[in-house]
Amino acid sequence: MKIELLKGDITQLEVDAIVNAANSSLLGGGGVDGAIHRAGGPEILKECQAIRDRQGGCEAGEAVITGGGKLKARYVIHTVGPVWQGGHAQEAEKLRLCYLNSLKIASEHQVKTIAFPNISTGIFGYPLAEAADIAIQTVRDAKFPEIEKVLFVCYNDENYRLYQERLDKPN
Ligand code: AR6
Repeated sequence: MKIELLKGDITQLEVDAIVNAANSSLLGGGGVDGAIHRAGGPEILKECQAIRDRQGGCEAGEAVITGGGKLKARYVIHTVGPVWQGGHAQEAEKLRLCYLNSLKIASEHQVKTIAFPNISTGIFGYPLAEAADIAIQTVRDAKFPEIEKVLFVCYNDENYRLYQERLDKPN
């Protein structure tokens, strides 16, 4: 999978799927979650509600998929990052699973291009450098031949710099 880095607003991208940093209720919130629901319109929330009715929400590390509503992206993959609790509550493994399960559900839906925000690094308080290490390593190690391109979309300068440093280095 080819990896690219972008700075900006994930809701504006023309990719097959964008990933949402949701919460376990799947009913929306602030940060990138709020931005995606605002830009994508009520259809996405309706689909999230149907998933909730079926399976009762989503745990940290899991991912579910909906349509993209009014977005240019065909799909939104909603994953729930871990809340940072100091590092001893399996946060790293849960964050790794967010990336992996998002890629898995994407490949099951013939997604060729997928964009990730910096999951858990806003309201959920994950340390930025550690989160960048996990995101990049997980994507570099993953093998989904159907997926052609993974974009990391950073919203702030600090995350962009951290990703740039890491992606400039080979594995
Ligand atoms: N495009 C790309 N990245 C963005 C955008 C955007 N439009 N807006 C914010 N970010 P956060 P979390 C970045 O807080 O930490 C919600 O209430 C932001 O700078 O959105 O996983 C959910 O419902 C940060 O780097 O998600 C949950 O309750 C990154 O996205 C909770 O927040 C993630 O920040 C999830 O917290």
